[in-house]
Amino acid sequence: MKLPMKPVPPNEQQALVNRLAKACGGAYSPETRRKYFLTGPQWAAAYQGQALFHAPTREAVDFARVIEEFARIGIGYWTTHDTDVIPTEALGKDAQWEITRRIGEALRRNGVACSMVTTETFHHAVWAASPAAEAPEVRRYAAFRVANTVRIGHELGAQFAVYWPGSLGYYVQGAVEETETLRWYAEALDAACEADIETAKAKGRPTLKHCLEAKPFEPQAEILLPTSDAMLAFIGSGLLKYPAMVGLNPEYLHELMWGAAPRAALARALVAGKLWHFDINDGYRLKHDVDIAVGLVNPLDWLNVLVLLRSHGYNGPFNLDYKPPRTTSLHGVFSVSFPTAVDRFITLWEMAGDVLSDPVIGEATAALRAGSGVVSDDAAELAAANRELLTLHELIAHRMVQILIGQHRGRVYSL
Ligand code: GLO
Ligand code: MG
Ligand code: MG
Repeated sequence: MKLPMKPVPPNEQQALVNRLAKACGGAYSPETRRKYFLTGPQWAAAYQGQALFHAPTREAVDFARVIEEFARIGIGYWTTHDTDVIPTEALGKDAQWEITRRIGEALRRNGVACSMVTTETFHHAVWAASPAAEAPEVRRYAAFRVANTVRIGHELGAQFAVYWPGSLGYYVQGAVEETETLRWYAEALDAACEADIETAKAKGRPTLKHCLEAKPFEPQAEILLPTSDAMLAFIGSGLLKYPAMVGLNPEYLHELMWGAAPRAALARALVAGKLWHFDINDGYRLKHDVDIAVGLVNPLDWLNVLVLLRSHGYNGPFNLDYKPPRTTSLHGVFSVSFPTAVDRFITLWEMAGDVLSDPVIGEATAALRAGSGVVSDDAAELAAANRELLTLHELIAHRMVQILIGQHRGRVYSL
């Protein structure tokens, strides 16, 4: 049914959005939201809606506002790139420490903790030939930048450092020698680990967890470490001096983008003991990095992902690395986009718990594992012995959808 609607004048629009957001229901309290290791990126909240073909649609916001809004929503942790908060020209200078001090104050005032810091190695012109460029001065600068970020992280009390290498790749093949570039990139990570060991010792803190983040496309045409699996191979390649200090920050959409099953990619990181940090968002296969908020596109896949993580006791951060759509206002970013993303995550996490304790799934899974008991070297006989049991695969999938959409509680349709 279409509701006839009067025009909504600009000064009444926020009130309408607030009323409808409230009418949606299903919101958790800030106290409940704070119980989850949900981390809010400065860059996600401050994203102004710009892209190659898009002008910004939102005004700029600084860290003080973002931290305050996260606190109000109940997002207990804050993450940042170095240059989200410190102008490039101030990095490493006194001005940097003055800003860091003000960030520390804003965090304390709002009861928010900094969990992760990351280095911007993709935006500035200095990274045109990647952070592992041929020019030794650029590589020296890259080492300075990642080491500097580690020091900022320790100052702010972070536990994690993330590395999305961004422009580590090329547009045209032949000019860049891949093995050499990877060796150079490893040297930057060694510099970060060394600065970490030194700073942690001086401050009496544990070292950080250094987490690599892969993305298959963008911002180069060809990426040298395009997937989490490539990152795992890189960590194990012998190129790094401190491989035990380095793990992964997979991003849900980055795995989906190249056609992977994100859950399977995460499983490979889990068995390698390297799933330390996780960027949560949503989007589509074989498209660009649309960074839609968690669960808006693939809620069933997300439920499956969280079942895997819950059943393996994953207790690392869930970093809300998405982009509020450019149709969402700044008011909408903090009153609709972040709170609803957090609440969908919590609901899916709780549902994953329901799946793990569901008697139907429990019995079906146990039955599949028990097998038929018919031992035989005859393939046809073995297949026949399991035939009826294997119907449970589809039944389990059905049960998960039932739990997701509430169908296990029944639903009455009016026809
Ligand atoms: C971009 C990445 C980016 C990283 C961030 C953290 O596609 O997802 O947001 O997560 O730079 O290192
Ligand atoms: Mg990311
Ligand atoms: Mg992304």
